Amino acid sequence: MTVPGAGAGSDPCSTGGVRSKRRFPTHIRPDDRPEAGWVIDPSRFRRFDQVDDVFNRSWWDEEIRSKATERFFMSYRRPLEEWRRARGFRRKDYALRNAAWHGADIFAELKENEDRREGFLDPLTVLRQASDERTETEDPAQAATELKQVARVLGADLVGVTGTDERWLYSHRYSRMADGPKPNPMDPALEHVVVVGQAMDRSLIATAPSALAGAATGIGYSQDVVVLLAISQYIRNLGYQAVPTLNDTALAIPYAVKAGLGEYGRNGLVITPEYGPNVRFGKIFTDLPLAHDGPVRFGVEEMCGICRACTEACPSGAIPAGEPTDRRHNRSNIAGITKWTVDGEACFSYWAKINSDCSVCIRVCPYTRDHGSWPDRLWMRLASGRFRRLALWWDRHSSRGRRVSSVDWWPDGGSTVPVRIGSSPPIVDRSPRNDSSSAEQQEPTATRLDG
Ligand code: B12
Ligand code: SF4
Ligand code: SF4
Repeated sequence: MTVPGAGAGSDPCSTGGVRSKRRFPTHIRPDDRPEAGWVIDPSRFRRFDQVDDVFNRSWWDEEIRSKATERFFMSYRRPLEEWRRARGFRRKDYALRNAAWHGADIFAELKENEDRREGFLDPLTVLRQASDERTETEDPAQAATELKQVARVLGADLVGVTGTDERWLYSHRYSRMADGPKPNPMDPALEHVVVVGQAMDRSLIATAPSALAGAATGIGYSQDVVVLLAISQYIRNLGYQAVPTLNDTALAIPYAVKAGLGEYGRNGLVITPEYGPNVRFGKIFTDLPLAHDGPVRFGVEEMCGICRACTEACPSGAIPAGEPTDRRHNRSNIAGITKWTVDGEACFSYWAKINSDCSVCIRVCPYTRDHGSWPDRLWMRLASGRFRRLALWWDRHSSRGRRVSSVDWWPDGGSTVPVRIGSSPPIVDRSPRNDSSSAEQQEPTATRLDG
């Protein structure tokens, strides 16, 4: 693929408008290492087949599929049958979580009778007509700057641009109708990828693991869909092609890293300077000529070398404690890359057990903080330089990252007394930091009340 404009290794802030917040005094520098430091063995590398991701395996693979996984998926449709008395898993928590997913669900189900699950197994369809007339763009750097401003005004929190790299496209999509692989076509003219990040609500994530925290995931996806469609429509109105994709079509993480949105962490997530790992990604494939951003470093790799907060807190033991390796836990990991790799089977089996997704590895990560406040900016400054041990010590001795009871999230502890809309719930840290296995321990006698 051609790499016009700035090229790999350039400062993503140089094209302007990339970052949605003002620049923090963090040492963000270009990552000039080949492949941003990843070791990819061409003799062993194989593109990942989406059929093998653990969600799809829970449809076709008896090793993964169980009553618990079926109940997990069903709870997104019929929350009133699955709620429990445990804090964070009550009727209101599920009611909010599923309401948050509603926007993304509508698009996912829109064309299910055509064997399309848009946003998850297939790209989103831009429903409005596009312009037949192409607006000529002579300067890819200018086009990228404009697109980033457009993306921000349409609701994107982070935007970066990189080149289409077929290694990160799924070798196949999963067809639910065929219960097997189907082609994953990509027009080679779509040489550029716009990667969009949406910050998730920290006050919800602070309650993880809980169904309530799952609302942050749902809000992220539902907002992502709207923002991706709007940016794509803008590109199409200029007479270019745009294919908006959420979880479908390609792996988000390598693209987000290549587009300079953050660094890859031990928890298997992209850690951004603005929101830490508390962010969701979508990507738009386009032929609009755009200058590319390049990968950045701000000390995450070094921090992950001395911090194991995610490994220690993960309730399923899915996050590695050692150095990056090319070991696959099972067929749900891509082959031939030396990296920190999470055991997706273990992670998902925990979700099935608690009947919601989990975000403990986001909550406990020291980069998940309010990057707008001065103490947090100071923390980032320390963490990105040679004082990172001090930053880690500070984080461990603060209440940040501790689990907040869902009861404290709801106004008046979730009573039915009407409350004024617009007041944000306080974050109160009461429980110990490494309490992630306590989802069911809070009320061991919790039972389903119906169903
Ligand atoms: C399937 C999936 C899962 C599954 C299963 C993964 C599996 N192995 O099957 C499970 C249940 C584990 C899962 C859990 C979570 N997920 Co998830 N997941 C995905 C999804 C839809 C597909 C990824 C995939 O196909 N993985 C299968 C193979 C490739 O996995 P792998 O070899 O272990 O590789 C992983 C990483 O190493 C990395 N990766 C892949 N290739 C390469 C190459 C290089 C060079 C590098 C450095 C990294 C890298 O990406 C993979 C992510 O699973 C992506 C969206 C997308 N299209 O990318 C979201 C995604 C990765 N998930 C996301 C999130 C946030 C989560 C959760 C926090 C849950 C939540 N609350 O949302 C947890 C965190 C678990 C963890 N610590 O990793 C975000 C990550 C955002 C970020 N900041 O980076 C994504 C991008 C979704 C999104 N729209 O934003 N997820
Ligand atoms: S989502 Fe939860 S179970 Fe999965 S890796 Fe993160 S902490 Fe572990
Ligand atoms: S919790 Fe610590 S080790 Fe895990 S990703 Fe965050 S900084 Fe790295």
